[in-house]
Amino acid sequence: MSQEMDESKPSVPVGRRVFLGIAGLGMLGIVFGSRLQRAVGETVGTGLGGLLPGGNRFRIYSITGSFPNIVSSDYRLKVSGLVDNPMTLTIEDLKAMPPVHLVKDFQCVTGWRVSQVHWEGVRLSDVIDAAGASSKAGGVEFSSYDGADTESLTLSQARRSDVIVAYRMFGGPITSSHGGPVRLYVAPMYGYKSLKWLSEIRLVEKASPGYWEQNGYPVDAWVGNFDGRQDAPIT
Ligand SMILES: Nc1nc2c(c(=O)[nH]1)N[C@H]1C(S)=C(S)[C@@H](COP(=O)(O)O)O[C@H]1N2
Ligand SMILES: [Mo]
Repeated sequence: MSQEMDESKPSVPVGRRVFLGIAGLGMLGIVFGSRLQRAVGETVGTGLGGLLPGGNRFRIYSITGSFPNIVSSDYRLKVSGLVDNPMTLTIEDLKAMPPVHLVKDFQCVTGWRVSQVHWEGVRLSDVIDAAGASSKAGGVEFSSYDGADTESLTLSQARRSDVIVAYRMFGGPITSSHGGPVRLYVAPMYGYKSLKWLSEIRLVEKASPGYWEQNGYPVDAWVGNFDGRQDAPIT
């Protein structure tokens, strides 16, 4: 089942409204999941995930209630902050860098998990090295074309080989609903770290918590024990 979004409607700050009424983190997942499904949502059965039994399907999330529609050729990624060479990269620039393929489970903090998703992109560390991190840099902050989501990592997390700037998913270009043309994919952490519609990578001395952390999710987002669940680590 999939439901088309009405792009003509003004953006609704679904995330914020839902967060306001919620005290406990456990409830947050349930309410957020279901209300957001109704408000913006579709549960897509794309690629492998949709073929597997047991609800192994991505849920499409957007804080703003809409999906930025970015033509690949218009896409730009800024790399800024504490770098020697601030840069603006096109998708072709990214594709000219050494590609990385990852096949890993995707785990949302609210409990759903999609098995063995295929990703392709470039290492975030390669992007950072292209710009040249200054010796003062200790953290990385990310912004989205949606103007709402933000995320962050420590510089050492950002340098992991399983943290990528992704431009393909399920063997094709990343769709707008999944954060295309370019999103972050932070394999070992809960899905909220994998910021969609990535617009900027900013090196800073110490990273501030992102949108989801400001709204109650842990800054420590390693997939593991959460809310009474034992989520197998992403390896
Ligand atoms: N810009 C943006 N990125 C985002 C989100 C969002 O709402 N906006 N949701 C996050 C959360 S909580 C999850 S689980 C994943 C979901 O990815 P999907 O929408 O492709 O299923 O995206 C993450 N990245
Ligand atoms: Mo999530």
